[in-house]
Amino acid sequence: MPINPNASIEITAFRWVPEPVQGLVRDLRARWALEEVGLDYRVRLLDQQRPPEYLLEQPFDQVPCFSDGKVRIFETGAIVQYIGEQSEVLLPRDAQGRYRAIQWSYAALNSVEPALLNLVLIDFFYTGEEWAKLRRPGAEEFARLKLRRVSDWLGDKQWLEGGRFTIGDVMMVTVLRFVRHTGLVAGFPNLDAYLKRGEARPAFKRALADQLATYKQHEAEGAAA
Ligand SMILES: N[C@@H](CCC(=O)N[C@@H](CS)C(=O)NCC(=O)O)C(=O)O
Repeated sequence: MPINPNASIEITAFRWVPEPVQGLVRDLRARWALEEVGLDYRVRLLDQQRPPEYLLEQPFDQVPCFSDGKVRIFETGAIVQYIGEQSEVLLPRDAQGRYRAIQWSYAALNSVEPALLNLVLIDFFYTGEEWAKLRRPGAEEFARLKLRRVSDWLGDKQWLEGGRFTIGDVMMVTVLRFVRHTGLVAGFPNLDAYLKRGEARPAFKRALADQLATYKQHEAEGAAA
């Protein structure tokens, strides 16, 4: 159980978020990677209204931030890579394997996430707006194209680079989860199976359970805010 209040690794996370985004907040990526490599961590919880000085840690006022007494960083791509570098579990030692994993982390963040987030914005934040209704079919088609590319690459492989689970899979699986409110991923059976394989990993389950437990614990405060 890597959550440990005395751990030297600290990540930031929200105390509570509304139900539609519970399980999607990106500190999940850091938690999952930490669980995979077996490193203890503690969580510094933040309210929706962050203290102004948080901007000195995260210039975009977002979660998560990571610190371990040696480095203090933000951006999940950097955080998960750093965690990956602590052992061989998530990041192969050989240059080719290592950079293949890193490339998939960038691809998840750069080539897939923006297309899927477009849909999330339209569906959750601009619901009912006329422009959003007009934009949605095109946004969905673009998201589907990105998913098709990943699905084609994946083929019948277990993970993006074959039999070895890497930081690239941590990032890609958490990105695919963003459109869980649609049937898009299910439209690609191999991608759907890949997503479910990722979510079935014990480390993922622990990370998700811990994130959700925090929201549950602070539900009354969140609902009242
Ligand atoms: N590119 C950043 C994105 C971080 C991000 O968007 N965090 C969200 C939660 S998932 C957040 O803190 N949102 C609050 C806000 O933007 O005000 C990363 O991957 O770390």
